[in-house]
Amino acid sequence: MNCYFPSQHALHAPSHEFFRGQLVPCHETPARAESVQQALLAAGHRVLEPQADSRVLLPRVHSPRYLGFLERAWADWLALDPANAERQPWPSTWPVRGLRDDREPAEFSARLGLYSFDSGTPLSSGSWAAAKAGCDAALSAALALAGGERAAFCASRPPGHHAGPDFMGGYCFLNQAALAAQALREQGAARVAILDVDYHHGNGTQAIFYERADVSFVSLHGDPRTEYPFFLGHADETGSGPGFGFNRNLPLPAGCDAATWFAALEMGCNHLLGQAPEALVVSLGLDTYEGDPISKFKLTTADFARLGERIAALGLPTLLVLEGGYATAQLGSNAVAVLNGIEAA
Ligand code: Q9C
Ligand code: ZN
Repeated sequence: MNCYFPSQHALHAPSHEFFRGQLVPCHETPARAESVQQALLAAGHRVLEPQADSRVLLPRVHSPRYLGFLERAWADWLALDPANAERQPWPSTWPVRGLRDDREPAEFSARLGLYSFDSGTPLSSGSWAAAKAGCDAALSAALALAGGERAAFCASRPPGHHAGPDFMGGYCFLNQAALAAQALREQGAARVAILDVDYHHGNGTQAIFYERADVSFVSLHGDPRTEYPFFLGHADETGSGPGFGFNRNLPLPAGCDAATWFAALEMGCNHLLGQAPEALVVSLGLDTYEGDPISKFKLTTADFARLGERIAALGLPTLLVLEGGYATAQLGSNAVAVLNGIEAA
């Protein structure tokens, strides 16, 4: 399969995140993408540097105000104090209910709070460059499908599905899957379906397309009553306005087994096919793996091959984007299992 691997991913390398009240080493690391790249090459997949430029497409998915903030964020952080080069910025104040989010403050950490929905998404010097390169990879993969490829994989990081129209969170800054869906629309697919199989609900993707009928969203994830991102991902979120009926959430109990997960996948696939999409984007989170350090589903590497076979059986041109997955040593083999499952079918 054609796999787009932006080497600039490594420019996003914060050192610590908040976890249970402490600073711990980041779970979302450059080694993740390297694990995937090595496994792709070893399995004989074509690993390509993305050539497309997603610049003009980005404002079709994210607000110009948010993009402007993110692109200049590190320079603004350094302008406060050159010693900030060795420090990670954190938000400290958020515009929750009753506070104004229409006025962008001048103060840096206040702007970071305005554009963040959690304190778990550390920014580093190359976060913009890496996230933008991930979008370039997503567009490159979309162009490959438009050129007649049946499937393509975007092996990028940081992940994207928690990033919404004007917010970051959950290790995500720019939404590569949303950008890929938008690109496929603009290349002529009348309807695009997004299937999100990451352990965590893709709240950013849902928010971007919630009022649209031309891009539908189906997500299988840990129930937000107990699992991150907590504040979105319930079954009663079905889309609004023209998008009514085009959003489908299948929350599952933390700890559920593979049989339960595959039964929900079957429901999600049948729902998705009912909307007659012409192309498919898969938000391929591999944190549903039994060995994942921060998630609670129990899928095995063999289950990932079965997932690939089920995706292939949908019979749609398919663009896959890497999302979560923090069992770094097994991440590459799990990604390859999905791709080989697709190609075997
Ligand atoms: N304070 C993705 O898988 N943090 N993001 C968990 C730490 C959020 C995961 C609790 C996990 C986000 C793309
Ligand atoms: Zn996840």
